[in-house]
Amino acid sequence: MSAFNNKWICHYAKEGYDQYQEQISRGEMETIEYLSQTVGNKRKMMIYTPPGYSSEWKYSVLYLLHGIGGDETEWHNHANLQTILDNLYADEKLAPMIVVLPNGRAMLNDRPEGNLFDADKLKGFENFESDLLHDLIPFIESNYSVLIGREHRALAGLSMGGGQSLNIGLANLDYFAWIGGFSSAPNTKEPELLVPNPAAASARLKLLWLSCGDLDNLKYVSDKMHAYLTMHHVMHIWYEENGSHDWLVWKNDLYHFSQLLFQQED
Ligand code: FER
Repeated sequence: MSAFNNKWICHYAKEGYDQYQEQISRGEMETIEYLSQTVGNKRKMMIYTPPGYSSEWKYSVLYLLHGIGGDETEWHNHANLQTILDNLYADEKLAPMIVVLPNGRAMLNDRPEGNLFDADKLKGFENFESDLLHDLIPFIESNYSVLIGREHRALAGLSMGGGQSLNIGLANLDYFAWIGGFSSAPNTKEPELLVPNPAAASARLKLLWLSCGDLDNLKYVSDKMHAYLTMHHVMHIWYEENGSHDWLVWKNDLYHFSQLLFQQED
């Protein structure tokens, strides 16, 4: 388990990592609708399939969640996600995976409108657990050429989506072996609720990643989680980087986190 450290030092993403390159193979982005029994309507997600995606192969899946001001388009519109991933594939740095960008506000009106901190809107982020496990993942696994099982599923997200990833992922280790919280928001449950049995969680996790910008007002959330995990000897990566609550940080996180996913142990 060489990827695990309690404090991880890594360099910033390589120069040009988010710049479009003419000469490389491209993955594809599409918007798909699925029927959600949880919400009672059709919901949208975006999906990145890697260069050369073919139903003759099977792929792992990263479910990647947005923040409180976003929706299923957020990582696509703000992070050059496709370009970052295409560039990493061109450098042979990523395992074969598809990346699903869900809408994590599981409610009838899931647009980021009005007061985003309304109790019913925040409830939508909680309801997403059922939508993800019972509607969205089954849809992906019956419509895409993907590998089934916890070791082939990762859940990560930024801020509100980071909190969701820790809350949902750590409560459902039967579903996810790879979990990441980027600049996780105060929707993150208390560490002792998230990891009540440190030894059991440690034994099942392939990767638990926490990261946050050093200037982020929400860093106390990640600090508290990191302190608990360290005290209870739960293997994890803690990546404290320069920056605040913004896309430079989250793009850098995507760049590093994605390269750790679905790698075989030596
Ligand atoms: C909060 C502060 C920030 C909070 C959520 C956020 C639920 C989310 C921020 C984001 O997603 O960028 O108190 O409480």
